[in-house]
Amino acid sequence: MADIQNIVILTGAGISAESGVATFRGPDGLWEGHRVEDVATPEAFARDPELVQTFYDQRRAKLRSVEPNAAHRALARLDAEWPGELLVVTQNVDDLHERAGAGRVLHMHGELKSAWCLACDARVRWEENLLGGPPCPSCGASGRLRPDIVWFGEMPYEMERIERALHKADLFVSIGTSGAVYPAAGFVQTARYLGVRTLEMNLEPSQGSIFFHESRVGLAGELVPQWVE
Ligand code: BV8
Repeated sequence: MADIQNIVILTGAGISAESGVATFRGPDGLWEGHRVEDVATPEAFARDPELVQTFYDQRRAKLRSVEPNAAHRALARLDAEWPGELLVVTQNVDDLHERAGAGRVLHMHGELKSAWCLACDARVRWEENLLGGPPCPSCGASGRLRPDIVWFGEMPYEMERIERALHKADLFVSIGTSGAVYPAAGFVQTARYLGVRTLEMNLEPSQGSIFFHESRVGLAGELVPQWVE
């Protein structure tokens, strides 16, 4: 990686799979028993808030029983040691990158451990259930907190910051994502257009595999530590 200064790393559910966190488009296509469209949209939340709140409360609670895996730890080591710019842009809403020690992490689809108050628009750190949970710590309103998760049809967080990082990057690495969801799935095309070197590591070739200079197929828990070393 001699001529590499600045790195952007995109991660998806596949990097957390070996920690026991369900991916979205697994063999049964269901996500913890739900169709994504039935729970990850503002319409779903308006139609059945209890179903959606419970879905996210269950996933938040599950975080207590999973640990970062070797892939998270390898990225955290790289983040700590890399002298140039490095940004982990994750589609994941779990906290495993941070718990492995990574510092430069951007959650473009939000976080399970954050809540969004629809009364005062504050984002607050959140550990317990939202359904029937405490009032907003910022404004005191009850029953007005939603998951701070970017649903389908909602704008992902910090897109300008991501675009700037891609424009400065010498290397774009995609780990554990199917390349099914935009705008994240389009980052590799932006990178290619900008002349950035691109590498994919995934259990199977992603939908955007053809856009990568190099595509390594296998378990993130094995491929990422090998790459970082
Ligand atoms: C937006 C939060 C606009 C929920 C998520 C038609 C064409 C193109 C785009 C669209 C279209 N129609 C609609 C759209 C836009 C839409 C979209 O892309 N839809 C898709 C389905 C076609 N996108 C949006 O709506 C986005 N917003 O466009 O806004 C806008 C503009 C202006 C103003 C307002 C709005 C918002 C998208 C975000 C949706 N939220 N998540 C939650 O998490 O609860 S998406 C959801 O999918 C997750 O975030 C997840 O991270 C993401 C991507 O999934 P992956 O992470 O890739 O997971 P997946 O299971 O799919 O794949 C895992 C991979 O890992 C697999 O390939 C597997 O082989 C591999 N793997 C498994 N195990 C391992 C492994 N690899 C390595 N090692 C292993 N051990």
